[in-house]
Amino acid sequence: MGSERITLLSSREIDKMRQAGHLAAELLEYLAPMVKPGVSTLEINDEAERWTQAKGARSAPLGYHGFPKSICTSVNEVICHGIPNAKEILQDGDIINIDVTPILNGYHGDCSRTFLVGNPSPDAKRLVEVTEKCLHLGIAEVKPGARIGDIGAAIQEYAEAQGFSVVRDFVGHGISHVFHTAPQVPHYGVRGKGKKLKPGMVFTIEPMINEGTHEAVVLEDGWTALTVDRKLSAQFEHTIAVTKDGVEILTLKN
Ligand code: EYF
Ligand code: CO
Repeated sequence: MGSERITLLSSREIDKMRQAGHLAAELLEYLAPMVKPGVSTLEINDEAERWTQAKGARSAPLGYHGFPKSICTSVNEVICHGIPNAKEILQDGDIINIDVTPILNGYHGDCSRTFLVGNPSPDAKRLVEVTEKCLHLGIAEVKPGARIGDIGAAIQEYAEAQGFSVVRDFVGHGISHVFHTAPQVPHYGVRGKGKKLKPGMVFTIEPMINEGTHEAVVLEDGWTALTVDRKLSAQFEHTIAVTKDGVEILTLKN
């Protein structure tokens, strides 16, 4: 994907991305009260699908490369692409990332948050706080003339200074009427390296930060990625647009 051309979106297209982004943020807000001990990840999925359809949108993950559900639910040591399941019941002390991507009027809004279930350990809470800050440090690097490597460097410097590691195997991505396109946006890197940012670029920043090693393994189901050492992983994601003055987060609530 490194050599692919990066499409610049028009202001009309960015407006459609903003509408899809608002919907994605509202969906996460709608699901938040469900995140309690005793609920299954399938119940969260089914409510997400019902709500998305009621808004006249559809769920991008469902059927994407054959993915079987409407959202990803990644609990504790699962890094990303966890599959909602009736037998997976949330327990007090868990952390869960919920990753949603509604398609509205043909455009995608992609965002995720890691939620606390009940009262997780102080170490788990710190991982979640550091990961959210990593996302915002990455976003703060975005402006015309900056480089893709500046984003990853800011995230990696902070995560590693806090004693955590940055997942390498999964990266942010360009997004528009297509779910995944150029550029790839690593959450690690070197300042001044990589493609130069221009107004009209739209992509996700979605750092996955681990308590232990950065290494991931994919389960036999072919989807679920988890930490090799089975220590915790957290993730936050926004879809952003490069503007002439800096950056706009598209996946915010109205
Ligand atoms: C081909 C999938 C495909 N991939 C990415 C498909 O960007 C995402 N979230 O921010 C994202 C979400 C989903 C996704 C949901 C399903 N897929 C998963 C795992 C492997 C794979 O290989
Ligand atoms: Co994404």
